[in-house]
Amino acid sequence: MNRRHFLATLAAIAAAASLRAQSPNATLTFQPGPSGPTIPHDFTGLSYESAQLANPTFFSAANKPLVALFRGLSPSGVLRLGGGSSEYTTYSDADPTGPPPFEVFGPDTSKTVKHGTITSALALRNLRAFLDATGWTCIYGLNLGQGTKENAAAEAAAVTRILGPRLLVFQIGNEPDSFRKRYRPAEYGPEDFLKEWNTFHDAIVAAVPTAKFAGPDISNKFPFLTAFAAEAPKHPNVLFLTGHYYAMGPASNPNATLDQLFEPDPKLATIHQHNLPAIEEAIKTAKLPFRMSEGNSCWDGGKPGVSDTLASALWCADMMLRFAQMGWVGVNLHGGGNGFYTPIAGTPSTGLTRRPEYFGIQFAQTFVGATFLPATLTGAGTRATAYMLEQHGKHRSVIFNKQDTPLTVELPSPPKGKALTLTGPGFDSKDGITLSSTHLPHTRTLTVPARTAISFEL
Ligand code: BDP
Repeated sequence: MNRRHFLATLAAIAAAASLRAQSPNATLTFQPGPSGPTIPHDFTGLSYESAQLANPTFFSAANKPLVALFRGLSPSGVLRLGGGSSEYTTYSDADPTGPPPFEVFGPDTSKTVKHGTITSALALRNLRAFLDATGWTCIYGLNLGQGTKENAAAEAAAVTRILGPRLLVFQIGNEPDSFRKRYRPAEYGPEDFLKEWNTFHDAIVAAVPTAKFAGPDISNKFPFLTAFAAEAPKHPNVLFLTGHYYAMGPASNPNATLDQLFEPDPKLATIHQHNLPAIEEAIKTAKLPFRMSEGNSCWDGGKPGVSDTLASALWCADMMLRFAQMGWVGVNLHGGGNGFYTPIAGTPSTGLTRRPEYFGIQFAQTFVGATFLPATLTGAGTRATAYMLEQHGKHRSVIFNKQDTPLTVELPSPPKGKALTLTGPGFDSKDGITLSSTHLPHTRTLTVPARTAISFEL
């Protein structure tokens, strides 16, 4: 091919590409119908291992970078403490002697933190100051797997006294549906769990008559949720139902890939076909809302190259809006330490950094207080999603383009004002993730760049 022919071919390709960009391949439409849920002010949350409390200086007002990072996510978020390590913690009124066993504690990947940790009254006092400084409240997990009801009651009393209004609820046990063959016999079932839960509940209420609860904080065995939901109406002090959601896992599974995180997602299909109805049923039975009290992209600490990249940021923001649209009242993204999926990584001594997922949470957080409106996106394939919301009397639209090519969408009306975009150089980028505002052309045809979430007023 000579040079002129080559250039002509290039020009023809470019013209075809621009033509394609101008002819929309997807359409976003408003649907008549009732509005959906409103996203609560404390929807955004993080989840940390209880073992992190063994270092009383971590959750403390003196840890100013962490305070700033929490505030950067939400002025009124929820910190959930629990995870696998909560079944290995004991509480002590005595202040700790000697240095903490570690500076940070990441996701409990071993599922058996053999050594166990101690939560002290000092850690709780510092936690209170941290929560005051951030404006956040706390879901506090108590040790059911290996703890005693006496220790749980003493800990609950101290937590109530020290955290005061910053305490939202207690949870009793982390993933009790996974206790089988770990802390309990193989036949341990929902009824056994409820019996133990009630025993702990009664001991805690005897010590703290005002105590409030959430549960059952399950992993994935939904009969435990169904049973808990049926029990909940007997306890007016149970404020909401909880469960965990990991999009995929374990991290060692070769199928846990970047593509898997988006679509097709069998776990998501499962949650829609089987578990979602179970959650909806539980919400109806208990007459209580549901919160994802722990979760992230891939269990077993996350998948490097996926959980710590732009892919996880886009997944996270989309997941938050999807769950909010389903009426869930909040999400708590699990993390801590240098876990692959942690939104905030590092240590106070070496510095804390924002991982890509941090920006995904920030993107979704901008919709707090907004109410979902019925809308559909057609012709966009499986790697694009869209939402329509009403916020401060204005219509806001959100489009996730989770494909590696631009997506052209015909809008119901031209965008107004500035748009917010979440994007990055590549799906597997760990750096260069941006959350920024851009101007959009005042036309009904919008081209959403590859690997980008965009929100704008309509
Ligand atoms: C959950 C545990 C949590 C772990 C997480 C994981 O509750 O402590 O960090 O799995 O495997 O089951 O990443």
